Amino acid sequence: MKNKLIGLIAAGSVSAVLAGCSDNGTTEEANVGEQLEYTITGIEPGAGITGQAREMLESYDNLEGWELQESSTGGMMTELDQAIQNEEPIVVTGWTPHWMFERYDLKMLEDPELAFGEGDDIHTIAREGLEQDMPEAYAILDAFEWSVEEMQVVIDEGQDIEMEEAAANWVEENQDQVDGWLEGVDPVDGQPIDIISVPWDSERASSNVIRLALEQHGFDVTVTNVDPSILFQAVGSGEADASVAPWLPNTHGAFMDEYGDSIVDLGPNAEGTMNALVVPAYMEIDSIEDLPAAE
Ligand code: PBE
Repeated sequence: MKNKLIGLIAAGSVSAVLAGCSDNGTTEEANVGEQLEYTITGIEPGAGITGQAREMLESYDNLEGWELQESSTGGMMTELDQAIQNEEPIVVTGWTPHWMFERYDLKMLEDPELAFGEGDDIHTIAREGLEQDMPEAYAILDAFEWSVEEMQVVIDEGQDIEMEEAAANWVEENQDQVDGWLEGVDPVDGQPIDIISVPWDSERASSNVIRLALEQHGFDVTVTNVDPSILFQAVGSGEADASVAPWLPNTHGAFMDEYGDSIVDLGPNAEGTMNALVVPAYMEIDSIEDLPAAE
């Protein structure tokens, strides 16, 4: 995955070098700002990436006067799609794993101030006491591990069929791997467990996969999707048993700082996610610093 990202960034640099031959580059850049109305198209206000993007506006001098338009992931994807249809400029808050990179030719802007950090891993967290109260569930959650490439398979299939079905297909095709998570753990008989998650496709994929694994071992699983801040509150207070959704240390770092004292971190279940400002590959900028300051 990291190589793929470097590839995306490198591909972007080549087009910028070629474009850099024109002597009116500065005017073009300023025009891009005007065309964008100095607006970055974002997602839900409660998302971790939205908090990072708000802080990014503060940490880059050239972004003074720029705005983050908060909306929804669906709304952002519609705007991205329309801009690409019309070959117009657009800057969105994007991330991997997601299907946007499979469907469109995009690049991540370089982020010298590390507003989005240097990538995250997706962690499994549990409420305090879960290990003692529900040792079987804890053992399975602790063993749960796959790759972002595997997650991507479920995300992509989940665009054409229900995510529940896409996850079930993955489990069926990878039963050996699932058996590895269940190995050495005694099955239970209908023990209820509350898994809490967030509503993005990546976590709808992973939460369905862990739900199916737990169900195979006799658990009665409830999955609830909430905003990240609610997720951390729920696990911190013991209202929810566990989550496989947190992106750490960056995306959800602020929530972990707030509630982490009463949360058990079981470590990564998937490694190598990345958040960034994302633009169509035809745009002639490569770095957040290339965005022109508002006049
Ligand atoms: N995301 C996808 C989420 C976590 C998973 C990056 C949009 C967020 O920003 O909270």
